[in-house]
Amino acid sequence: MHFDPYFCQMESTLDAVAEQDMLSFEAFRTSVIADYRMALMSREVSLLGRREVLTGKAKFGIFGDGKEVAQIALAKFFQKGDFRSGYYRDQTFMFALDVANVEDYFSQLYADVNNDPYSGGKNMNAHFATEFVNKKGAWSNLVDSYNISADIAPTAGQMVRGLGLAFASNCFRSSKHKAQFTNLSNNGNEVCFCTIGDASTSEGHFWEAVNAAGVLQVPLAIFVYDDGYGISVPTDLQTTKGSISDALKGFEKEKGTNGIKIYTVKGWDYAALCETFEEGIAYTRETHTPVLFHVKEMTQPQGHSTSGSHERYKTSERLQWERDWDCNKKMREWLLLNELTTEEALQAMESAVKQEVRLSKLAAWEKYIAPIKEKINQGVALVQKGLNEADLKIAIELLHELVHSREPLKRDIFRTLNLILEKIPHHPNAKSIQVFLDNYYQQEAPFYSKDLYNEGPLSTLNVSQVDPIYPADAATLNGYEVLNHYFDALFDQNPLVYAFGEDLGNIGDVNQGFAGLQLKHGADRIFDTGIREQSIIGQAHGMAMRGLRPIAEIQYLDYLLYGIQTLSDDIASLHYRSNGLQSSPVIIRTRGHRLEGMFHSGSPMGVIVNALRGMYVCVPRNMVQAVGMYNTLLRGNDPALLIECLNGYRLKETMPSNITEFTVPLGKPEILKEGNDITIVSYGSTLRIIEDAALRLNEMGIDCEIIDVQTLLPFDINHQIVVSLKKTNRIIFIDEDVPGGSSAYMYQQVIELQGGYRWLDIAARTLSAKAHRPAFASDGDYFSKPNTEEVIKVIKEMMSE
Ligand SMILES: Cc1ncc(C[n+]2csc(CCOP(=O)(O)OP(=O)(O)O)c2C)c(N)n1
Ligand SMILES: [Mg+2]
Repeated sequence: MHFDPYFCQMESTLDAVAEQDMLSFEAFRTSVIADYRMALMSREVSLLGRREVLTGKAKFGIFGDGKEVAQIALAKFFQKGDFRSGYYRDQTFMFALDVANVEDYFSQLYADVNNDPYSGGKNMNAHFATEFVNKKGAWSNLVDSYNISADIAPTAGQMVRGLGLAFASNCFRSSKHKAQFTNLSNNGNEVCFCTIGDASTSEGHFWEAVNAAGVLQVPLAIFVYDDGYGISVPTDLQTTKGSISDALKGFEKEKGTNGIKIYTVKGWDYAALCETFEEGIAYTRETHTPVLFHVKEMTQPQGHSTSGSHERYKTSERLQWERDWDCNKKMREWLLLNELTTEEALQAMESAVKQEVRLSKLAAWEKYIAPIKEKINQGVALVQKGLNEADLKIAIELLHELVHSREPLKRDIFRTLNLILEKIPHHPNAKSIQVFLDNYYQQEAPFYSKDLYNEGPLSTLNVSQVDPIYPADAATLNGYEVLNHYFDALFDQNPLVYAFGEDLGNIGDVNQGFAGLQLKHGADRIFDTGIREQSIIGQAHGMAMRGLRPIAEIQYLDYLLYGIQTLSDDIASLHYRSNGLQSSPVIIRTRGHRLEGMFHSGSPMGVIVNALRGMYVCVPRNMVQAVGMYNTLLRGNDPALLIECLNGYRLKETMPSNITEFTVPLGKPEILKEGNDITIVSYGSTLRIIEDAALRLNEMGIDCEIIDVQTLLPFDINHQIVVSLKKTNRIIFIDEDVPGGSSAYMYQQVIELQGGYRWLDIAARTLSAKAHRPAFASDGDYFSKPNTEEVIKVIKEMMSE
């Protein structure tokens, strides 16, 4: 419906109605009343939802009460093809789009693995998602659907993803190949709606994203829901001048400048909300530039969440103000003032809505609880079968709580039945009970663990190995030149690939991998960014979610830490938390391990492998291996980090002829040197030190086998390393991380997971860098990181044990 501002002034008396066509008035009236009904419905969901938590049917709840009217208004201007990157208050927005319904909402609240359509019972309530990729991993038709990127709980995390979702519209708009991707974009006309709470604007993510949106001029519509608090902390302790729109004044777009258009509007003023959003969204849709709506005077009728009570920190005056200015109450008053409905009609509607929500909630509960109760019945029958009177008495006592619980959990079944087996060890049916429990566990466990990575045909692990071809006249090039030729060919071949980062565009990155390529392939595909690692990563993430294949560069591995929150919380968890509905095949390219000094030589691989489960982590020893890994990653749907060796760009390598075709499979170590005495496991630039040490050890009669793991995630999928250990019976894990970092991770994988302990003649060891950051200059490096002499010394010690 086009919102007719004629009828929208809160103070309007509708005198002009007489001049209007009564049919259009009727349509308007019907639509407004439907909106109020939606607001009521959503409020009822919040009220009942909270009750479900407080009565023990759900674990935790966070709701969208106090924000209903604004969301109904903004949903009017969200079109098919648009994207949302929002947060946990958006239930009304989702109901208004019909992306969510009440029954599904409660299924998620109950963590119902079978019926929560957004996350399969994995994510907290009010964390929505729609399908971006189908079960085979192919991108769905995004232009004809409302696209809801899967929510995360970390405040403001959605901002940098939203930046990328919006930026992808720019990419499609300027793409010469857009005609091939009509399922992904309609000429780049899509807007990304990004919602955020007032307090969360204090996060760095917000400022990075707002600044980048202002520079990049992307179709991003930001809605700041200002309810005056971030849990208990009021706005004046959060935001300069106590107002985000005031604080943002310098970002405001003016004639002839870039920047952001900024609106303020009150969250209870239905008419003004519709009018403001209509104007602002039309502006962003037409100009493809960002807009921010500061939605003030919102409330939280039930406080922040089920975890606390707002009476503890809000004054009675504030609480009274919130009651008086409740958006639903104000909309109701407005309907009556404008004689759009009657008190009786409203009362009837209110009780109908209550009943409707209650029934949907009950339906969701029934769907959730019935299979659990069925399992309880089966378990009880098995337990009672064949027991003598004394044991039956014990069993009935132990079963009592489970059988009488109104909200039994699966874990209660496991606990109770296992207790019974412990207390009645001679149970005649013990075997069947155990089988029943094992089967039940096997049936349920996958719901909680599946989809960490793509599991279908586009799993990157399915990419088969294609060996590099080296013609007789193959050129020998510097490492950076290998990359440069590769990226050139890649950009010719794959129109979905983009590359960007600090100093990547104009000069072609600090090591010249992209030198000259911006000129050749265009600044729309290969470009510089500001120094903003978090939002570089978020930008790439949003692009990848829309089907593009971004290679985002973080200049040095040390600075990956700036983006680790987005990598870990958002990218690595996306496929898992959306239950396979969404994928982000982003490639984060960086270079590291060894350069110079404290903040250019770090190798925090333990942090990385532990924080990024859900991504793949590639650690190529040279640039040809790196190219093979890029090729592999670009054929799958999983996100990955690839770390090039900083000291490898000027080493000579032979150039394969099938540069865009050959692949290096993930999780497949390579034996660089065969040997019989000891297995050395490592990766990346450390291998060069090890190879040097091995030569010298060879002179001393010690024959080392050197294994390059190639990827840390996944790690040696086929357990090749233990095969080497069976031969040598001695093993050492070497890297440049801190003690107990990634070397300990490799140790655990081989010694525990692969059962390597069985083949050891002496204790397995790790050799790493020191606990401190690497000190400056070459001697700083020598004394901080593993060096050749140290490797020789440790291995000699191990050989003499
Ligand atoms: C990074 C991070 N820090 C802290 C929290 C805990 N937390 C959840 S919501 C919230 C307050 C957010 O307030 P605001 O942005 O105003 O949104 P509102 O809930 O008021 O709508 C906090 C501190 C979190 N989820 N993420
Ligand atoms: Mg708030």
